[in-house]
Amino acid sequence: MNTNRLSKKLAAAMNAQMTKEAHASQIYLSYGAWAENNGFGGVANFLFRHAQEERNHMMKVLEYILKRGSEVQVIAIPAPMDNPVSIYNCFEKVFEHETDNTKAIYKLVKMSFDEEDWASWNFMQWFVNEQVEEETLAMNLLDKIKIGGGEKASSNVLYELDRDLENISGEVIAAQDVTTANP
Ligand code: OFO
Repeated sequence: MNTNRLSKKLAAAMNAQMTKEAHASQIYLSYGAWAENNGFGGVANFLFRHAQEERNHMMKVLEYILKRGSEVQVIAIPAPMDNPVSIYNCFEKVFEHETDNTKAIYKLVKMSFDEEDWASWNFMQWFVNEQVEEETLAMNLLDKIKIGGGEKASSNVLYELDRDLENISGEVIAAQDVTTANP
């Protein structure tokens, strides 16, 4: 008896999203290492924590695929894109990455809707809300640097931003506090 509760198409798309979340984690990891290397420990702290969050998103999708009796396919994760060239560019890349991920999530929402797979549709709503949070966070950080001069931001502005990000544990859950149920 076939107990798989995901269609072939939806299972493939969920698996692709799982890999996309792993890829996102690698992107944040590489940007974090870049920031640390360039003396921005606060920015690195923020990006490393976010790398952990993305990994938890990956686990959340993996657990859902298994829960629906479908097969998880762990494949190679594409390498992250080139390093940023500046802190402003770093948050531009973060924002672009998040909007790109939102598009992938919306496709999954539509696919679930079209198939009338309400369990998957409901599952995906968590990600829809999460993307609003993540896009807003990236947008706010980008705005802060824009106000400070964008690419021409002074070292004072960058120093303050770096210090703020060192201390934003109240806005972003620290890696050690997250769970797959609450990434
Ligand atoms: Fe950046 O968020 Fe995952 O889904």
